[in-house]
Order: sequence, then structure tokens, then C-alpha cells
Amino acid sequence: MAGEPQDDCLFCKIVAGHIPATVVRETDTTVAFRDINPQAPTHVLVIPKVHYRDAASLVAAEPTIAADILREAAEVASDDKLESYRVVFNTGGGAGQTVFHAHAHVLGGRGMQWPPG
Ligand code: DGP
Repeated sequence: MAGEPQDDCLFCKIVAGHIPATVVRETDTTVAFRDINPQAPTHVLVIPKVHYRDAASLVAAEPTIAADILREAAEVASDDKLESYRVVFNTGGGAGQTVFHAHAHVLGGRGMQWPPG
């Protein structure tokens, strides 16, 4: 059920501490940890502790937690002293989503191009 931990979800396992991750921030509702395959000097994932398959599902059901994610993304950028950074929610396989537990990518520490690929 949406919102409940999923046995087959990688990020639910990270939330539960069953898979290790380099956690940089944690709140009552969110966890932020370094991406295993970083695409920039700072590449942190901010996730809700509750399980929703993507950002759209999360914001529909739990808008305050979606706001928590944006706040934590800004805190990650502040912690890493980033003047510029990008926050990305890949939503759906065609957009590059591979892990179906809502998450924000916080990317920074290098120049970036627009539009993204
Ligand atoms: P996306 O493609 O938007 O679904 O992003 C999923 C990200 O998750 C991707 O950048 C790689 C990262 N990732 C996958 N498995 C692990 C893991 O076991 N640990 C960590 N820290 N990151 C992971």
C-alpha cells in the first residue's frame, strides 16, 4: 500500500538501515544520502521515509513531506556550500527513473548544461 514500506524497495531498505548508505542529513520525514554513482562532486538523494513511487504520487498524498524534501535539498546545498545547484525529480522510466521510491537528486559542484539529456 502506498505510504507503507515495500519489501522489494531499495530505498525503503536504506530507510530501515538494512542497506548501508552515506547519510548526510536525516529528519523525522526524510533521509539524504550520497548517490552510489555520483554524476557531480555533490550528488545527494533526498527521499521521504514513507514509500511513494514517484514525486507526483508523494505530493498528491503528502504535500508537507514533499515540501520537506525541497527544504532538505536546499540544506544539502548549503551544507556543501554550493552557490549553484540543480534539483531533479526523474518521474517515470522515460525520464530516467530507475528506483521507484520518490527521490530528489541534488547535483552541484560543477558547471551544467541546459537542456539536460
Ligand atoms: P533515478 O535514476 O532517478 O531513479 O535515480 C536513482 C539513483 O539511485 C541513481 O542515481 C543511482 C542511485 N542508487 C541506486 N542504487 C543505490 C544504492 O544502493 N545506494 C545509493 N546510495 N544510491 C543508489
